[in-house]
Amino acid sequence: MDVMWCHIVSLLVIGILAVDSNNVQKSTTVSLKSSDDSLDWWQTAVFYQIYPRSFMDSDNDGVGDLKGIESKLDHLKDAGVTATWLSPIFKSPQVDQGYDISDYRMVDPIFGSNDDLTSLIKKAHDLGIKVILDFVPNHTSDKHEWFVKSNNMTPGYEDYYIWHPKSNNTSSNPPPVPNNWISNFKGSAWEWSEKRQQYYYHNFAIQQPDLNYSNPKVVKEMKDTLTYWLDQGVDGFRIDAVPYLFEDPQFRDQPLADGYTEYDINNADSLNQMYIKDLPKTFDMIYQFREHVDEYVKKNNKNETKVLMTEAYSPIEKQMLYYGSKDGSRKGAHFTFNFNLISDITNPNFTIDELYDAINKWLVYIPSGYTSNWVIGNHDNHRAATRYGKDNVDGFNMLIAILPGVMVTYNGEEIGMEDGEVTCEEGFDPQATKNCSSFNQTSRDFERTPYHWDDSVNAGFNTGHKTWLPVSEKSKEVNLKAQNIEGIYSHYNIYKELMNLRNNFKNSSTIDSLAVIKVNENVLQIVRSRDDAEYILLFNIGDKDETIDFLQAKMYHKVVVSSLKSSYEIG
Ligand SMILES: *[C@@H]1O[C@H](CO)[C@@H](O)[C@H](O)[C@H]1NC(C)=O
Ligand SMILES: *[C@@H]1O[C@H](CO)[C@@H](O)[C@H](O)[C@H]1NC(C)=O
Ligand SMILES: *[C@@H]1O[C@H](CO)[C@@H](O)[C@H](O)[C@H]1NC(C)=O
Ligand SMILES: *[C@@H]1O[C@H](CO)[C@@H](O)[C@H](O)[C@H]1NC(C)=O
Ligand SMILES: *[C@@H]1O[C@H](CO)[C@@H](O)[C@H](O)[C@H]1NC(C)=O
Ligand SMILES: *[C@@H]1O[C@H](CO)[C@@H](O)[C@H](O)[C@H]1NC(C)=O
Ligand SMILES: *[C@@H]1O[C@H](CO)[C@@H](O)[C@H](O)[C@H]1NC(C)=O
Ligand SMILES: *[C@@H]1O[C@H](CO)[C@@H](O)[C@H](O)[C@H]1NC(C)=O
Ligand SMILES: CC(=O)N[C@H]1CO[C@H](CO)[C@@H](O)[C@@H]1O
Ligand SMILES: [Ca+2]
Ligand SMILES: [Ca+2]
Repeated sequence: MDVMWCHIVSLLVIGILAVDSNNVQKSTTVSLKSSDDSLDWWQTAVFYQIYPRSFMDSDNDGVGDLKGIESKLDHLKDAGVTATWLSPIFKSPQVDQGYDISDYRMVDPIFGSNDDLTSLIKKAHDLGIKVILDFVPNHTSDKHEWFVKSNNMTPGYEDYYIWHPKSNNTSSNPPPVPNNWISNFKGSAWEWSEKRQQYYYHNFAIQQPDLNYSNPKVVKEMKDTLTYWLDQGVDGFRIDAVPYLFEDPQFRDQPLADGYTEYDINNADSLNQMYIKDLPKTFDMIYQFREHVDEYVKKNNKNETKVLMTEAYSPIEKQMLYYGSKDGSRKGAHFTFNFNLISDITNPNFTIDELYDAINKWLVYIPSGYTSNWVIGNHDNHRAATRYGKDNVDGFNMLIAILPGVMVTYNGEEIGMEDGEVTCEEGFDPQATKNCSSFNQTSRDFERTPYHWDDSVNAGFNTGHKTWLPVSEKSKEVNLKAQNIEGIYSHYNIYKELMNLRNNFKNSSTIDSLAVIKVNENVLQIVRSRDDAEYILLFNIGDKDETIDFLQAKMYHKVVVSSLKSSYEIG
């Protein structure tokens, strides 16, 4: 039993009371494979997601940039994280904050230059921090030269995008849209091109035309893009919106989704997305990307694995196929983001069953030999402190630190930042600013406001007069400087302690096991144990004190472990 852990746990557990075994409703154990010594760097890593626009602004233009990030790498080191992934920094008209890329190989001037990125990578590597870039394969910007050429029918580029054959029915101009597909950002997924006299498909914004993955030239361009950045020394890629790479070549109408009685052009979820999402060829494409990256490592005698992590909000059975093919013959992403703690726990009133199930779902489905991962926030979802409640910040950080596998932290979660305050007029999220009356419900700007470094003007994000999104008023209270004082139980100090624990645990080389136990309706117990160390988390999700006999809880765990039949090997 580690002493530090004990300290931290004491924040959550107060007093002593025997646990009656009847109170323990349900539990799962998982036996983890052999020693961490054989685990690769990424399998025990903490990936810290930086949202570059909002991390640190070095030149006071109001938008964060690469020099800003480089100047703050010491914070990552201090926090104890071992890898970072940057949301898109490539040349872009910024219609969808960089997810509309007009040149995959060039850093957008708003973030700096390619040289700035090289410098950042070098400094990060010197500090022992890996750098992962965001790869956005589904679509480009409509300002990308490929799209401009395709729109002009420039020979060789005609088939780079999803164009719908021109209708022979000339009685309406433009002709009716090809089918009922709805954009993820609302409205028809089809946009008419006056120039080409055809519709093109866009699953996201109109300015984000989908690439045609049935065209080998497109596939080659995208693999070459990966090679280009691998040559610059990046350690891997986070791949955006992967379920949407392929669409039905027959462009069939999609039926209504379960539970919907009406077609709603403003809600993509009102359709069963069977013809645009998770198509079999999409999985094959991810396996191809993996093969490409592995081959690169082999061919160039690189010593270290280049990692692929995929973003897919898909049903769990589909999610697992992004890890690799069912028969195990082909590998996919090193891991695909596990969003269950986001999707299944949506407000601070969550129950112990919801939490227990959200954790177990992944452990039960993940095939043998793959590495788990745990995500509690990103730039598309309200901040963890807002969703789970301020009082649960430390509990969730502890939870994902103690669970086996990769931990993902969205910048600001280490200090328990809540959502910022943004009005529709101040907002940028293209899916939300279109309709101000639903902005509060749909905007992703709240979780994208600048990082809180200290309590100065603009929270230390810059020293200028403006910031692209307003700095939250909460930065006066919640900021890194206020929390980074030795001896206090701040979110940040607890987070650092967790990183220490992880790093120490990593060195241990004995058999490792995990138990997830519902102690009562407010307390979840997690136990990671091995021959030489045991870590116990007692997470009180309720709003009143709970009293648990620590020693009994520990003993009880031993009974559970030996009595449970099902166990899953999870590498
Ligand atoms: C339009 O007419 C041409 C020539 O008759 C035919 O080949 C093509 O398939 C038709 N296109 C559509 C969309 O019906
Ligand atoms: C052509 O399109 C119009 C408008 O959608 C429709 O009313 C008409 O029936 C179509 N004509 C043919 C021949 O398909
Ligand atoms: C995609 O490209 C392939 C190969 O060039 C072509 O046959 C196909 O028609 C294109 N698909 C679309 C929807 O444009
Ligand atoms: C490869 O990496 C391992 C572990 O980091 C190290 O021990 C070994 O010396 C490296 N080999 C080469 C050829 O760089
Ligand atoms: C959570 O529960 C409290 C007290 O029962 C209630 O006031 C609040 O509206 C609930 N919040 C949500 C998001 O359901
Ligand atoms: C959105 O939220 C803000 C802050 O809570 C509030 O002042 C505003 O009235 C809300 N707007 C709408 C349209 O509901
Ligand atoms: C805007 O949002 C409101 C509230 O959700 C909704 O009632 C309205 O239909 C929306 N308007 C448009 C044009 O989408
Ligand atoms: C664990 O390994 C790291 C890196 O190899 C080292 O810095 C640290 O001191 C080790 N911790 C323990 C407890 O051995
Ligand atoms: C979490 C994440 O990166 N989401 C992105 C998914 O893809 C769309 C379109 O590229 C973006 O708008 C999201 O931000
Ligand atoms: Ca700047
Ligand atoms: Ca697509």
